[in-house]
Amino acid sequence: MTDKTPVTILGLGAMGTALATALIEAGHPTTVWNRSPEKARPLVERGATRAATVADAAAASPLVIACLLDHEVVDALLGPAADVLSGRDLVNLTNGTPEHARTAAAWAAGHGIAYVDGGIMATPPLIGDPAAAFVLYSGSRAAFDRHRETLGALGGARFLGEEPGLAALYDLALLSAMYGMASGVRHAQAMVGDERAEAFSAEYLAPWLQAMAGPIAMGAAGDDSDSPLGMQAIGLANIVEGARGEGTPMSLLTHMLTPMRDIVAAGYDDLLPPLIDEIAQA
Ligand code: FVH
Repeated sequence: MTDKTPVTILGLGAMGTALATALIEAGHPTTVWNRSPEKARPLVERGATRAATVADAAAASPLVIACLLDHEVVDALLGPAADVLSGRDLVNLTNGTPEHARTAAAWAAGHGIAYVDGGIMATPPLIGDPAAAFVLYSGSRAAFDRHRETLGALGGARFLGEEPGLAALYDLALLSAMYGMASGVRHAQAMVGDERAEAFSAEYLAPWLQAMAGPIAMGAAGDDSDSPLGMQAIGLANIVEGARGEGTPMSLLTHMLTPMRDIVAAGYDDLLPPLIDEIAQA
């Protein structure tokens, strides 16, 4: 017997599996459900219980955590289980927009479900390490408070407020910064060339980006006296000229286009081309 809250995880992709693993390791009776049931096997071997249906999974725990591909999937799976979810706490850690979160919160309220939306700021291997992973939450404060300790097993738990869309807003804003940085990193590595890229990244690029986190923490608006904009404009022009001179592809400088092209290359081209055209013409 344990006094740890039973938890259900819906969705055993890379992230759902990491969440379930962290909860099992923290001693929570853990029920799992996934569309492809074979993904539950390693978790069952570690002590989880596999439910055959979403409704069975929801019925097993007072706290139900959804971590699925997108909100269409969440809606399709949870809609038919609304009666079972009624009276339980639902934490939705599926990536989405603030409007998705507000819509889900309104739906949940209509069915007597306490709803918390969330944004996971970590990759799966970091889950369970509060020093490396944090998860943003917004929505029902009562539900968050009931499960603060349990959610802490996943990573640092940060409650942003009762406006359900806040966690999604902060999540997307942070991801936007990450994609911008990742594109800049790719450009930097291309500038120094393949032969130098590995040592350059370890010895200079990573420490440099870590050092730059300090000024970022001081906020975007306001004082630029340490780094005047006029000086920065010349620096930016030098980056362009320097990259051109070294033969670095100019396309890598369009930092926001780069991850979008990756997404197109990954086969999601039906979602992005109009957006790419729009930015390219700007
Ligand atoms: N992995 C990461 O690095 C990021 C970190 C930040 C947070 N994200 C978000 O977490 C959500 C889940 O991501 P994931 O990494 O687990 O994604 P996948 O490995 O692709 O797993 C997707 C799960 O969704 C299930 N699923 C997909 N379509 C359906 C459907 N039509 N009906 C039922 N389930 C469906 C899928 O099931 P299966 O393919 O295994 O049968 C997986 O359980 C996501 O919002 C990230 O943005 C992760």
